[in-house]
Amino acid sequence: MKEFRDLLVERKEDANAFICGIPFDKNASVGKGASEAPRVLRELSYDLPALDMQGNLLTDVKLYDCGDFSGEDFSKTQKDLENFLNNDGFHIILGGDHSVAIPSERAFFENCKRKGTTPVIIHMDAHPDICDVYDGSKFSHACPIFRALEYGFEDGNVTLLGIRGFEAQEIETFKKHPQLDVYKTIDIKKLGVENLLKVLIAKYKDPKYEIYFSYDIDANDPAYAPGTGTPEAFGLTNFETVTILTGLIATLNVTCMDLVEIAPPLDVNNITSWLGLKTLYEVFHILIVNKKLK
Ligand SMILES: [Mn+2]
Repeated sequence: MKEFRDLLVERKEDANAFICGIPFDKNASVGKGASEAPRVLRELSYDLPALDMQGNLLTDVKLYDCGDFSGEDFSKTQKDLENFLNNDGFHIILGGDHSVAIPSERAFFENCKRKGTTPVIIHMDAHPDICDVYDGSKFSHACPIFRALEYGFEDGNVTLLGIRGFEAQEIETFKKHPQLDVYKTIDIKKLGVENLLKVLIAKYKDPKYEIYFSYDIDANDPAYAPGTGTPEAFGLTNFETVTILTGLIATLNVTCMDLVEIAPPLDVNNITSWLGLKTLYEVFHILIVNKKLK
């Protein structure tokens, strides 16, 4: 048997979905271990049949694994990811700590610029990750959204979902960027996921918007996702996160997602890695039924 079993194709030309890993966690602030996630998710996939939670076969997904890219030099990582994003299909990037979104989102921005689409980030995370500098670094996992705005993403085209843990400097940054679209976890609990989806779909339904979905597993409550470096109480449920992610992919022009901050050494019986992997399989189903794959 092999990773991703019946979904994996040997030749890039045959693929309609592409996956890569960035096994890098040197920019994590508290708990480390996210560098092991790409390996562990691939290994667990040996044991996962190609079916979603409703029993739908997923073999219309033709997945090509582009392997791992180094996170040691972000300008090199960005170049690698620009090539990765040039593959024609849906793109999945496995982190790594959330700092890997810095080169990924920059590569995505360049890719959109070439195509003439308007780049959007939807960032689902317990934390806004909008520190300018954290722990003396501009490349901390607490910084990717600040770096994205600096790089050229427009405030109004960045949506943060599931936020509930802040640094004081981030509150100040929010005041300077009133156009940022922020839904705290408590906002989502009050609004309900279906209503949240309606609002986001109305905002981004024009196909000129090309969306990068950045999924930090700590958006989920630590009860569901304990294996992460910065667990944050009062989070979203598994059904809420998967409904948000798949609901947006079903209806919007989402061409790339990352899955970051799964830290296998901090996990319990691989609960968090399994959540990530099972979520990817739900994404596969939604790509198939909405004819998002060539
Ligand atoms: Mn994050």
